[in-house]
Amino acid sequence: MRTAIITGITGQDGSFLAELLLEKGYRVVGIVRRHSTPETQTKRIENIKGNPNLILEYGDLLDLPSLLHIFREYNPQEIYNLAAQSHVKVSFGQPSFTTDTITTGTLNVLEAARVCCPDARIYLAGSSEMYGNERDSDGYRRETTIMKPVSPYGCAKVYGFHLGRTYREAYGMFICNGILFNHESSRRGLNFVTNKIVEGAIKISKGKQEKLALGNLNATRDWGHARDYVRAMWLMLQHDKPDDYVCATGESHSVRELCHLVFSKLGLTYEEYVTVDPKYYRPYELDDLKGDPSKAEKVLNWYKDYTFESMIDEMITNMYLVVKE
Ligand code: NAP
Ligand code: F7E
Repeated sequence: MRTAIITGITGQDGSFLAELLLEKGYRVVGIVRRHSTPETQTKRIENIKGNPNLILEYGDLLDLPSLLHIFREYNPQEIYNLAAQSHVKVSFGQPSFTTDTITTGTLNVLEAARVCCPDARIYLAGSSEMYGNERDSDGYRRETTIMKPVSPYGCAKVYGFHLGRTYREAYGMFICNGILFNHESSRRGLNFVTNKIVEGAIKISKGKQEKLALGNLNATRDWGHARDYVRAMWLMLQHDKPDDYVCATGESHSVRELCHLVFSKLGLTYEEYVTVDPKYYRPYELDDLKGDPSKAEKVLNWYKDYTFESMIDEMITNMYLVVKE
């Protein structure tokens, strides 16, 4: 039985990845940081908590001894480092914590692996935020595009990316950087724009809320489904050579288009309900995002099951059940 360690198992991606690996017959060790409310912390993994092949261990990316103990005890074949302060706007307000979890956190994971399980295959969670507003002349970002981030989060992810590349070359470790564009699901935090719009529109349709305040409606993003993207993470670690891959849909939509789609599916006109509040603006915005996933498609045979619309349909259906009448 193969063993995989997931940091960030309680997050959106960690929960989907844990499901995928358990289905594939792995023993999954999830690292969970200490919360004062453990009863709500594992909500996203409630459906798999009884699985005998799932083990949860307390640990923190900023606590190197905790990682050393866990890596030594479980001697994993694969490590997926998904833990991070992952909210871009929050990274402007909490730049130190964001930077620490992503830079020192990644360093601690790589060092613990180098000491305890140097042959483990490692996935590092890079992001399209690393590019900032740089893009190729055709408007796409790909593995070769210059990185010039525009947020503390993006800057920290660039460090993690280069550290992964450096450890791969310096120590011959099997380390892959995923450069993932935005990916969403019903498990997305409610303070990210997709689920915020879905929740707001449904509450408005049920008479529970009057208006929905958002920030920049003109920004565009390349939005895919998290279930498809965690499959890409796994595929990267099954390939015979470690490398870096963009995961994206190749399509981009504005926040405004997203509002139109969600509200119209509920029989509403978004212009009547959506207001703009500058408090949701970022000090520095990444204006538009579109990725070219050709390398992952060609080398990893990665494919997507969801379209933008089928993802939004699923998010609306699931949220509709959660928001009480
Ligand atoms: P998420 O839902 O915010 O989950 C983040 C996870 O990290 C949570 O489990 C959180 O634990 C954990 N964590 C935070 N600080 C930690 C620490 N110091 N020690 C241990 N665990 C810690 O993020 P996600 O959407 O699943 O994203 C997963 C990874 O992919 C992140 O690294 C993110 O930056 C990156 N990424 C995401 C996207 C996207 O669109 N989703 C795109 C590109 C890259 P708690 O539950 O206790 O808070
Ligand atoms: O913002 C605009 C906002 O917070 C998307 C993370 O997973 O993907 C994610 O980062 C866009 C931005 O995601 C609101 O200004 C408008 O242009 O949903 P978001 P993000 O910042 O793109 C990347 C790839 C990651 O790696 C990150 O971890 O929507 N926007 N109004 C708003 N955004 C939010 N959150 N809230 C608003 O009210």
